[in-house]
Amino acid sequence: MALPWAAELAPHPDQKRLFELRQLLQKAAHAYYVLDAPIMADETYDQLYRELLDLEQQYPEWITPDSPTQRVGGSPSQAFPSMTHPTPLYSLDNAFTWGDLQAWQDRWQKWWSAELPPDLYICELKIDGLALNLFYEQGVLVWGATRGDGVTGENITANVRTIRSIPLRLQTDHPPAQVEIRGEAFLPQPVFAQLNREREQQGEVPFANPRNAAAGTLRQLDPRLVAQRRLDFFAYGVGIGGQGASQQEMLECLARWGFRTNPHSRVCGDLQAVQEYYKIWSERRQALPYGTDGVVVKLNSLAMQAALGFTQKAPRWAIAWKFPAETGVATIVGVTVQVGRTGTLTPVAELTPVRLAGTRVTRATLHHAQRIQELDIHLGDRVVVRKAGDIIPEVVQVLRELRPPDAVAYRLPSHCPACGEPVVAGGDEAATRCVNRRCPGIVREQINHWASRDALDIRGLGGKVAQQLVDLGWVQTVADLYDLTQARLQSLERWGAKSAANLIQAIDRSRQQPWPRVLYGLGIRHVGSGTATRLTQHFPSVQALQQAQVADLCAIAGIGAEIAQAVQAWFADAENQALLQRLEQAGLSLSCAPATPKGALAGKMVVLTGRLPHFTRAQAKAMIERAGGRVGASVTQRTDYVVVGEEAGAKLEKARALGIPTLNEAELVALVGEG
Ligand code: 3BA
Repeated sequence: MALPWAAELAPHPDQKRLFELRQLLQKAAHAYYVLDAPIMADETYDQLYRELLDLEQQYPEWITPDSPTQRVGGSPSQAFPSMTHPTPLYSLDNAFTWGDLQAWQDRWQKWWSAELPPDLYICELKIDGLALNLFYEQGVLVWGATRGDGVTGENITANVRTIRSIPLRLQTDHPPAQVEIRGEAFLPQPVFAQLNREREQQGEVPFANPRNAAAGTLRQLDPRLVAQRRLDFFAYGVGIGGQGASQQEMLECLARWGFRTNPHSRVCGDLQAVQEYYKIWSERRQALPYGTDGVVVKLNSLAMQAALGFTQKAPRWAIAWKFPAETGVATIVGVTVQVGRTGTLTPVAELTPVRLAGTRVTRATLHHAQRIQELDIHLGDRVVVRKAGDIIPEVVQVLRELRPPDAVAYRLPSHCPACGEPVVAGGDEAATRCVNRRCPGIVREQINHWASRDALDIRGLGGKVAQQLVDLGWVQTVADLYDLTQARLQSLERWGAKSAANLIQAIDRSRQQPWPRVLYGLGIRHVGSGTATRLTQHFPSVQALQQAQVADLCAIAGIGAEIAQAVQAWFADAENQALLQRLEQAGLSLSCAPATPKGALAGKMVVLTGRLPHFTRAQAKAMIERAGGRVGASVTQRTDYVVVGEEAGAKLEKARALGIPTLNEAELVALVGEG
């Protein structure tokens, strides 16, 4: 198709005006939203904006996705499709003390023996928001996604486009062909405070922190609502398509491209300077118009960053030094004990109300029996309550000198509050557990989890309904849900024909949910939805997963021994196997199409042995995985290649004995095409 403006050599005057308007408005918006330095009166802006709208209505074929009129174009979406990031977004390790920070410096210095540059570190304020990944192609915003678990996130492009400080087009004549911009979306403090006031007035639970508020806002299905919330965005990183030699230069480049970057980042020559920065901002942060929860310390040189690389989860060259959490004092008026879906008993202190980090807190976790003993909790005690970032409020200290004389020491009950069976304490963890599989408290939580949004997503099967079904004895495992009928539900008090039909329909629809969601819904310990997805990519059917040994599971990136053991133990259990059989009979899918990895090592199992001359183990592993391969721990019949470094030992001998082809580092690099 010929472009509309290719038809004539001299552009139509309306078209010229259209381009002009678009550029003017873009410039004005950047000055207003990013630079905080308006160059145009609001009325002028509105007038030009209307002129552009009129022209675009006349010539819809000239509307481009980067036009200022296209920020709130999207219609409400049904849900947000998940998507894999071109390059993963790692997480950050945390430091809480000066000692943690020194230990971090000692750690990374083991990986770096060369000279240290004078601009060693760069400190950035850690914005309390939601990390986003923005993808620009030829300089135009194509999509935006949440970080998610770092590998896959949710595509929230329509909502991202409503954030005024995110340019729809990069301000450069030479944009990279493709570039990923990382940064933090956040709600300005006044907007956050106002939003929580409104929620409290409407009897809704206020957001615990600005991060949750930003996440809640970006999850709105209607972009028009998101646009009203005035989200903002600070850019601080680049995935593919990065430029510059240091973090500082990268930030400068991001600002040139039209992003808002936080003005308070500082280069620091040594850890002492970092500490000064931290101390200053521990105080000054109160006055900022956005929430911060720490300082991110990064090695400034991108060459050093590349040399240090990443651990399983986080870069070695960066750390988040968290600000101390806000604390308050309250009185314990009682303790309730909650039964979790894995049977763990959690004691929760009921408190006189206290304000913490902008919300009213009336309950705080006491964690477990051991903590209760250590703190020597008495009913009626005055206690210090803390709320750190995401974390639910917790009791951290008892003010002994304020204890009333008649206060009684608190002990966890010896019997489960939900089923009355004796509880089991001790074991390998601090947890006290109810081990009764039929415990109505446990079953109720399992149903809640099964029905939750990231699992089977069964609307209308929340806490009260789950409780009722369990109390009636109708549902003892999640499989029983699929035997419910409208007639039976309708026979219950408070259930009408409509509500009964709706729930049955929602349960019915859940039979169509894919296997990764089912696996997550089973509620295996340590298996979150990201882990469930990863497991099903490598073991696409329940049978394959059942046969997997701990070592096979550990070979998957991001799955360690603890998860692997939990998975293996769960599938080895006879009652769980019976449950799976019933779910299959109920029509749920317990398998999915196997992932077909692309790349030179697609589907191949590779084992590393010895020290490689130019790569760390983690780098080599990442390289192999990028090429579609997997890295195994030991050489077996199923190993396809053994990569041999210096001082290789028994694994090399085993490879020779089994006749498995070997590669040296150069051959590996050539094979995966990353020369
Ligand atoms: N810098 C958050 N991660 C950050 C690039 C690394 C990083 C952050 C940061 C990993 C902030 C983890 C999620 C992520 C992009 C991974 C910051 C902030 N740097 N200034 C070192 O202000 N909250 N978060 N985001 N990649």
